[in-house]
Amino acid sequence: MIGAGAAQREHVLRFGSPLPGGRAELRWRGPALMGIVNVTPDSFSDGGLRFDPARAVADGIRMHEQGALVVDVGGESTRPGAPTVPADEERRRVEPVVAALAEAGVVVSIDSRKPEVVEAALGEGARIVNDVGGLQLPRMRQLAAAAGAPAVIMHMQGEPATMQTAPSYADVVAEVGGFLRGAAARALEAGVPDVLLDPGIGFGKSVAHNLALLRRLDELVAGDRPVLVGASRKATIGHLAGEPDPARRLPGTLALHLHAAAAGAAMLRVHDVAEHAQALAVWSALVGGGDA
Ligand code: HH2
Repeated sequence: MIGAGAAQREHVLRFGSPLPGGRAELRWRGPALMGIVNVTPDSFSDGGLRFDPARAVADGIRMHEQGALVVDVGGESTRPGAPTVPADEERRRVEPVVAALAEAGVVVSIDSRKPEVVEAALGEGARIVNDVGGLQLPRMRQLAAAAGAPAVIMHMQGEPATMQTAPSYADVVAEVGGFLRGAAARALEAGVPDVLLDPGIGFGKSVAHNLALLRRLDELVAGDRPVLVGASRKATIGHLAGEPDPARRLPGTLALHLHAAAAGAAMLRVHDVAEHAQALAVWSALVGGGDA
């Protein structure tokens, strides 16, 4: 049956210390959801909505209740052209939100490129490091290793401020895959307990580059580490569907993410958790082969 293997495939993410409940791993079948909580005034699709910490916490808990396995908290927009945020300001944004979500029993990932911010968030109870910088800084690897936190390793060509100016690859699939495998090996060698690999949709990539990575996602999935895909509301969807407003890109996002699910992605990073949970429930029932 089409996609059956992907819907039933078991994924494991190992931690260096126990999670609430006592086990030092997360284990799930088919694609899990990572809910996005941007505590920012300027994120590309929900800018300002969750800049208020109380709102960010309430929405993170709601995403958890709607079925997000992980809630990803970030305090700096990395949209193309975004300015960098000073570390102390980024800390001020994320710390109270991470602390409250962790206290509520949510598995929190910290979405940051800055060691100071990651260190503070781990101190407040974040359990996963999500570094769009690909864990290239030795300090990032040390922090994740010391905290027993698995890491999302993402590929980005260049820096957010300029990455969409002229992205260029000889073979985008080979280059991104090679980078991720090398970065994963370095992280595991440094003592990071586990890694998820993320091709970084929209991070220094043209629409054609993103399409190539998604069409050949099975090649990345064929490796031995779980793969995360985050295309939620991104410009590629706007381009393919002719929709300039990110808030109106949910249908295209679902189509793209179901494609990634069928290719074997282990986790999808999404703004709309309930809608993805519904789409995945129907998709898994169709391809999974069990009774409804
Ligand atoms: N995309 C964004 C931010 N963090 N992390 C991972 N691992 N993968 C991604 O694709 C990814 C990410 C950008 O999306 P968003 O957080 O919605 O917007 P902004 O950066 O403007 O806050």
